[in-house]
Amino acid sequence: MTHKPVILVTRKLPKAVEARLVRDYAPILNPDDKLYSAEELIDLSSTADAILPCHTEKMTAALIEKLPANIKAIANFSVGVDHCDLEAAKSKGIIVTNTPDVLSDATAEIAMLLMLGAARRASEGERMVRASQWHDWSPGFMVGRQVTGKRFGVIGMGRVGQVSAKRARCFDMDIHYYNRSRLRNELEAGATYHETVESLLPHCDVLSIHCPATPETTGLLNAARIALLPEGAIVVNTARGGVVNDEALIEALKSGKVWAAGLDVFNGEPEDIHPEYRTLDNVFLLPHIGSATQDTRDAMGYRALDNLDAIFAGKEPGDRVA
Ligand code: 8YV
Repeated sequence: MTHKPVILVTRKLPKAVEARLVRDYAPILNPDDKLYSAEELIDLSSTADAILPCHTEKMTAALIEKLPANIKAIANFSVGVDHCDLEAAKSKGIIVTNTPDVLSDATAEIAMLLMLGAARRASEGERMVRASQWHDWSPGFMVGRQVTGKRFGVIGMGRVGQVSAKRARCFDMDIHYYNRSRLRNELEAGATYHETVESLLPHCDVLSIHCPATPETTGLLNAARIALLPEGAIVVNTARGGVVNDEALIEALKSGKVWAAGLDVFNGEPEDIHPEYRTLDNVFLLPHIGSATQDTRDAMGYRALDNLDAIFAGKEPGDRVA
């Protein structure tokens, strides 16, 4: 019998994905879905050929340096790879992959939910009904912002940004975007390209963030850039908390410069998010569930396994990022 590669699977994955893992590999599963410490990850790697982590495992340079030489690959169960030090992996000769494409629809759905939830005060309304504090109706009651026909600005027109723009078009929104490079005509689909974030911002009635978290995008939405938004803009973030300067956004939410925000991702998530987000009425908050549908979580797992299949067949994996 040929030796099946041993895969350290750091979190509990969907049933169908674990079934394929058991069929094709010798996985070290995590049935209790325990969050491993760096030391535990290093220990558990001692017999593994590859690791299949999520963004919850911080694959720092320090951790990667301590991985045993038997680890050939890190096949992430995520599109974002900011939790994983690519340079450290490269210098150790470890192949790193991610799971693009398959979560674009699910994440764009959450971007629309956040946009509408923020614009129409969904969080405030929901809390009011639950707390039996809904006592009356009047023309001025719970008046929000209409997004139909307004401008939808995108920072980071990659796969998720493009699907979100497509969905926003269903609300007759006019699309503006900033991306490091301009998209081909057919992908741009009539959207207006801006060469800088600064030139994009004045056109964003809704600003939706879709760029990866990198050293260059850390704190990108700061006070100076928020000042360039139209008065009463709406900010949506489904990318990474690190792209936003929390103090600056909170200040703008308090002053009304930003009318409302819809956030699925946070600096310090899950437990250490900026405490003022919890107290503001004009924020619609979700716990990083952009990709949380059964279809998408299955597809992410299959995609990570497709990458491992290629690696252990001696081929180039489709989604290599290092
Ligand atoms: C996933 C995400 O839930 O894939 C990503 O980058 O942010 C999420 O939608 C998460 O990463 C799973 O590990």
